[in-house]
Amino acid sequence: MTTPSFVSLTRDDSARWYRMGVDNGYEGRYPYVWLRDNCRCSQCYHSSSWQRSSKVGDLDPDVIPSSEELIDDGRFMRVIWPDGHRSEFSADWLNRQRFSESEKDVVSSPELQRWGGELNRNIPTFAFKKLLQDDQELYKWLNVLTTKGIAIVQDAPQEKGACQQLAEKVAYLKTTIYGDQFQVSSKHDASNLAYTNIALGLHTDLPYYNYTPGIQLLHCIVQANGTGGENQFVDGLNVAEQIRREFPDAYKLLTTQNVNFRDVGEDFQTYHMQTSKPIIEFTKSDDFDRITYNDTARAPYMTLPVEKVTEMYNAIKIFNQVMYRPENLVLHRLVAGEIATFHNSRVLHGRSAFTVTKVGSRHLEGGYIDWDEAYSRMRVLREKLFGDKRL
Ligand code: OGA
Ligand code: NM2
Ligand code: ZN
Ligand code: ZN
Repeated sequence: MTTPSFVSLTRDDSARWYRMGVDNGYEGRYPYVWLRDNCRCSQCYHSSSWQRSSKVGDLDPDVIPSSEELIDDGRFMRVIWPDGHRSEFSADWLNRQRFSESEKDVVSSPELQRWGGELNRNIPTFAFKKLLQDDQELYKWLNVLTTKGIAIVQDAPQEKGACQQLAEKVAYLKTTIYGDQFQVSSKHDASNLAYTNIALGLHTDLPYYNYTPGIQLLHCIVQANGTGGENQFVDGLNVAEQIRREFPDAYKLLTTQNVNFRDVGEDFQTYHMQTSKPIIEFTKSDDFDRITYNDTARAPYMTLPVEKVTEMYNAIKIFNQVMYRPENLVLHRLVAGEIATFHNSRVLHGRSAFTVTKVGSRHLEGGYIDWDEAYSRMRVLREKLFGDKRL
């Protein structure tokens, strides 16, 4: 691929923009003020930090350039401003800054793939060692977590520390009130229902956080030597779409009425966490945002008119009925060395009660990574693997 060059450059001072044609067929309009704001000279732009050092306070939104010329065989244009300041822009760079049609970020706004029971025995798998060694594989895994929201990592060492090793290929573990790596096993005076052998209904972790952890890693070090301890997974996006279609009234409540979540106690810290949000959230432009649900941490107090309580319970009940539809459920009993990895605000997970013949024989280690850093790693990997350019 050759670097793009300009084939035409005309000015329109009444609209205050240049119309520029590039030899790849693209024609775009570039407002004068935007060009001045994005001058790449060393006075206006600090190259080692990739950050703007000029300020809008010094910018004239109505600025009109004195003159312009194409240089370097049309690969660059130079603009001369009324105060004598000069800016140079490459056709290549301008070609990548397209107004209005600037596409969604390929990493954080992917085409989401909904799923249900067909993922039984079909959850995408990755090999632990390969993820640590092979960037292409690491990218694929993060991409699956972004689009499908679930993957099983296999053949990790059957000892503590695997979640941290994996997380550090991406970024680092998120520390929470339960620590950075937490041990899921049946404990005396458990600080959380997860630390017993009782069944856990389908849930998202840490619903009482406003900044809910993005990706969850659950590493099976020892599976129950008795019965149970099997995990369930459900695609919350799939559940939300079914409710939207079939129960519009419940959907309305579930997407608008805040539910209170809280967690009190003592673990890594002494804590009293509380927040409230709707169970189902889509953005203003109707993109999937997040699901928050966890019976164990639903607060007793409800911030809603008392007349609405029964209606709200009915909506939450519908959410549960749809979530537990057999065709939506994926079951998987982790074997030692497997790490369940999933989008914590999309994929709900649960586990069946378990028995062990000796105390503590089931042991999972868990940890979280946040999406901001995972997306960042994906962009960096794309630059390395696919030659994506920084803007
Ligand atoms: C948890 C959890 C699942 C399991 O600890 O939050 O969901 O299989 N554990 O124990
Ligand atoms: N643990 C495993 O959100 C929850 O309280 C679920 C979280 C204790 C970190 C369990
Ligand atoms: Zn400049
Ligand atoms: Zn959990």
